[in-house]
Amino acid sequence: MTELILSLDVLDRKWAARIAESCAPFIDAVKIGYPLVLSAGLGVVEDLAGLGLPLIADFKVADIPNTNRLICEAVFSAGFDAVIAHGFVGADAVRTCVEVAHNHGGAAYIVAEMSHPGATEFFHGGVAERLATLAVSSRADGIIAPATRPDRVSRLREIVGKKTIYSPGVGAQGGDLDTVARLVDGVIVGRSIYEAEDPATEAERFSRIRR
Ligand code: 3DU
Repeated sequence: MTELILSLDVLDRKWAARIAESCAPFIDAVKIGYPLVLSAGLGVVEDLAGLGLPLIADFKVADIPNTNRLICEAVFSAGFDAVIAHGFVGADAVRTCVEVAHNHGGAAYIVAEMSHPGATEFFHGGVAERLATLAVSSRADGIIAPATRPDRVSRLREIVGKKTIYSPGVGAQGGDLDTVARLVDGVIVGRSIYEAEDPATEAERFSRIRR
């Protein structure tokens, strides 16, 4: 069974809540990030909390340890269950995010390799492998790996073993749902669901990976 995670990159608080509510029966978690929080405020977390689904904060935290700590404390105090952080800032900064997450009974996921074409400019030449290794040694709960490059996901799986891999890039970015679902623990889908005429029907279609 592979989880289906809805990425809610919409700007309107009410629309976000409506989509999440209609899709809730077909998904395992909701991921939100800067677009929604900056335009609608942290109050969206309260709106979504009633769904009873884990809420993932995709803030790709990437700062010095002290600032990472402050960001992650704010994230978990707001009611999120997990945070996504960058690893390229180094072990001390990553460990801080993991510590804060675990102190709150939450989870921290580290971006190992991104899914867009430009990602290969820097996430290449073994960098993603090193970030995945860092995620393991920092006791992070898992990594983010690109659905657009299943071969890379397989390679990163060798490094992280049974740790969670969440994978964005399906649909709008060109990744194939069924191919990547076999390789990861959760697939993150945004536009293909929330831009559909009927997001709930689309979420149900994607939810075949949960069986
Ligand atoms: O392409 P979609 O609309 O399905 O959205 C994918 C989401 O996942 C979006 O929030 C994006 O910021 C996030 N994400 C990636 O797409 C790729 C990454 O490597 C990391 C996060």
